[in-house]
Amino acid sequence: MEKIVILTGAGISAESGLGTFRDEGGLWAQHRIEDVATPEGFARNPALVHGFYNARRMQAGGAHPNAAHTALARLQRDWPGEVVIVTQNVDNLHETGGATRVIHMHGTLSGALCASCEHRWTAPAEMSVGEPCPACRAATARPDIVWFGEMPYHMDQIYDHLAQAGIFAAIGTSGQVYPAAAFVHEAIAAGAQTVELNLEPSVGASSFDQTLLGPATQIVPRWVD
Ligand code: BJW
Repeated sequence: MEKIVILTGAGISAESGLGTFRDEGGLWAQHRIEDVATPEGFARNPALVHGFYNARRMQAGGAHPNAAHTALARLQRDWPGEVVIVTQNVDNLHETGGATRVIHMHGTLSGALCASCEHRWTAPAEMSVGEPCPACRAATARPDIVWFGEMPYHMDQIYDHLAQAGIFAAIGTSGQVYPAAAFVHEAIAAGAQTVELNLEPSVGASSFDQTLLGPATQIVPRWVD
């Protein structure tokens, strides 16, 4: 049976109350990307960046998976082949919605990372400037999040899955951030059927065989069933 590879973005969590990045009133409306989502921004003002991620961690902690997350979990359970979810999201709503195979390419809000020794641990609810790494004691703890200019996680594994994809679906992502925006081309090269599910056509919509438009909580369960 065909392998299904699903790429998700902020749009799938929007109806769980988590803001998207680039929609009107989205996260970047209140912050400049270079201030809160780059290693240079963190070096300049770690308190601002910790504050941004502490607020997001608290918001995500109170969010519940929606019908789109649970539909994908159902697909993973019922599809006779493999279903791999690659998410750009740093929330854990796929997992709390019942999904089992989820690759977090941009990290997670629940993780802390030592910028010195790369040790990883569970982030406290509030991270603060100068917090020591439990392994090397350096005061270089940061959120375990992939910022602009950094290499997204698990790329070899993701490209291997894309090379074997029979079906590729992109859900709730604007297609503006690479390398995720180019996954559709990897899937096409592998001979996969491609479908985009989004509120509005993304910048890469013309690359897909099919586009299904609407809120994720409506179109994803319909696509799965
Ligand atoms: C709904 C909905 C509803 C709303 N239902 N839908 C060319 C090639 C390669 C790289 C580059 C390149 N050009 C530039 C780069 C570098 C850069 C980049 O892409 N810049 C662009 C701005 C041009 N990329 C990087 O630096 C990345 N690293 C890298 O490239 O390393 C080198 C490399 C090269 C080649 C191969 C491998 C590696 C790192 C990117 C890190 C991104 N980090 C962020 C922030 C951290 C996480 C966090 O704080 O949460 O990740 S940026 C932000 O954007 C976040 C997201 O994961 C990411 C994607 O956003 P997403 O999910 O698409 O959200 P939105 O808001 O943009 O879109 C939401 C969509 O949902 C919209 O379409 C809505 O319509 C829709 N929607 N409500 C359904 N109810």
